[in-house]
Amino acid sequence: MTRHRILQKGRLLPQLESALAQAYDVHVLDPEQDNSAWLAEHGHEFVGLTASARYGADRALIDALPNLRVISSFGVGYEAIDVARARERGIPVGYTPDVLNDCVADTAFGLVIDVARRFSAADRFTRRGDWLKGQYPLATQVSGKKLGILGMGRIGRVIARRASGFDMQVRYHNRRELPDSPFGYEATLKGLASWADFLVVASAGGPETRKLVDAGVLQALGPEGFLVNISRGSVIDEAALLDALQQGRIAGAGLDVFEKEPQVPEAFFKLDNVVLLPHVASATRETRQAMADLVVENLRCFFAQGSVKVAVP
Ligand code: 8YV
Repeated sequence: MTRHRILQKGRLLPQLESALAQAYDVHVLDPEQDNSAWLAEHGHEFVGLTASARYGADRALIDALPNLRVISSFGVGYEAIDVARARERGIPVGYTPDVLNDCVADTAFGLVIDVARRFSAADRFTRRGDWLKGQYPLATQVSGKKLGILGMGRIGRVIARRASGFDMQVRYHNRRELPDSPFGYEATLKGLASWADFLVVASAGGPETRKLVDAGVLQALGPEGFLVNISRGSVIDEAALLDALQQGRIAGAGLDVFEKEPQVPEAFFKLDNVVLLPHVASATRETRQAMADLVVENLRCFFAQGSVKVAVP
């Protein structure tokens, strides 16, 4: 039996690449290159496409694959995939939600604690030998404080659960109030920001949430308030955030994501009130393996029974 031909956009975990190569006839596409001429010649060969939250799949790529039947993406965010175009063509899009909730929520809390208690900055202080010269300045308590969550989705709910271990009050803002949530709803993001000691961004990316956290929201968060982002850099007005951090208009920020990854504006490097992570919220062996397994399982289910295991809504 001939094996299904799959186009793999960008490199994936080695064990995922091996699993795919075992089951399918895979060609790896380098996303940094112009592949249009190659695709014009070979695009018709592929029935499957693996994408990722990082590399996505735009309309041009989907249309360059006239026989495409399924997309399987590594990641929960799918704003870089033209899902509408896939839907028009009747192509299901599999993705990997839920399996990363715990690690992403852990990271959100790691950043909350780090930025408030200034652990990363204190580590730099110790390494510089500054402890020999005097005590490290006092930081801010986390337990018992108010945690505002922008985006009470799958990940937001797990972050809220973590907060109970720290005796924190939780409120949230979403486009709509959730009928079944035990947490208080703030009708506006500004309202949530002015209530919260910590504002954690856990919403999806894409055009609908672009720059939701703007200068006004940061102003509402105020000089004692901390911002944490484990969602997408696009949700925050990065220039306004930089300005607020430089001027002390908010107390600090913990950021795992940025507007133009992997580029982080150098001005952030000079600030001690910001913790900067290289988009690692889901990056543990356990979680990345679970995501990889789901990428394979989505394809397996599709070719066995015509639908992926977990499809984007
Ligand atoms: C991805 C992410 O693993 O799932 C997402 O949406 O942002 C990360 O967990 C990473 O971007 C790889 O594509």
